[in-house]
Amino acid sequence: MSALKFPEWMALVQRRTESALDEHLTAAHIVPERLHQAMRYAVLGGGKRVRPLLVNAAGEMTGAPLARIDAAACALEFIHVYSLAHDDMPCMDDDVLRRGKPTVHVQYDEATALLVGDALQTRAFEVLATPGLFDDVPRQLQAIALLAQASGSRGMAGGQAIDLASVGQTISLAELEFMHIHKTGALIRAAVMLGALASPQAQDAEAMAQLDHFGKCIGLLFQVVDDILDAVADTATLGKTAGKDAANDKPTYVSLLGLAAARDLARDLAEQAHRSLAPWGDTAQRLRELTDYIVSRPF
Ligand code: GRG
Repeated sequence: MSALKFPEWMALVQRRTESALDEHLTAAHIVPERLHQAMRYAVLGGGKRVRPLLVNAAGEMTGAPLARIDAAACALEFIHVYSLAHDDMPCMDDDVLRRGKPTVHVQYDEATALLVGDALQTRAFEVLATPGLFDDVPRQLQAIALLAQASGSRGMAGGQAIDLASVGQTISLAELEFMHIHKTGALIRAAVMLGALASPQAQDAEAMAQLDHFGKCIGLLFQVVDDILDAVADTATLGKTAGKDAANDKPTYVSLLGLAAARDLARDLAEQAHRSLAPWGDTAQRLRELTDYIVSRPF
């Protein structure tokens, strides 16, 4: 692990990720201009880059080369931004602001927002499939398959479908958990595993299983914290007890459990995540720091 303190490491990775994302969306890819400008608008200059940070932490932990870490980080962020652009559209959440600026369909138009998402999704796989990126081609295919599964109907897109179907419905805690393990959790889990898969070294199977469990815990933790932040922000500004999703008649951890129990759940998940890192010893320090960051993260 580098000697940098966590905030410095985070800022460094965020800067490196920003320039890698920029390079993957530059002049060679600029025709048709409006679509590519819209892709750059959606991707660059915003976001916490949580998924790239996780790829970096797991990649550094397992000795992955930087070029592969950057490619996997960009692929994850492209998929994430595609999901945000689509999620914000009128046919889904109908949001007008994202990362402090107008959403893609507001700044451009709906058709462009749809195409931005489509094109970012394929760009993600193009980057990860770059010839020569991995020496071990079967491992590269494994990484591509992992990202595809995490993004598709058995991952994020499936979770989103369940989310849309749950509007106005009463669902159980187990159903809410299933939805979020897929909708938000799948990409976060994939970020951790892709970081480790980027390493040329064979990893202990049990340690990898524990790492996967870590990814599952922090994926869920991320959503529980999101629901808490949403509810608290809304209570502060509107004097209400539930956030935007609940106001949209979508079930949340806070609407199902109440704020105090949602906070307990977040603490339990963070503890479970920390325990899962035991086989990785001191090398997992950045993942521990990222877990704590997710608990106390800004919006
Ligand atoms: C449209 C297929 C499809 C999927 C959409 C993840 C998702 C599925 C939609 C996002 C809706 C949302 C706001 C969920 C809450 C958790 C979440 C993913 C928040 C946004 O992620 P951050 O906080 O965002 O990492 P930044 O902007 O920091 O990258």
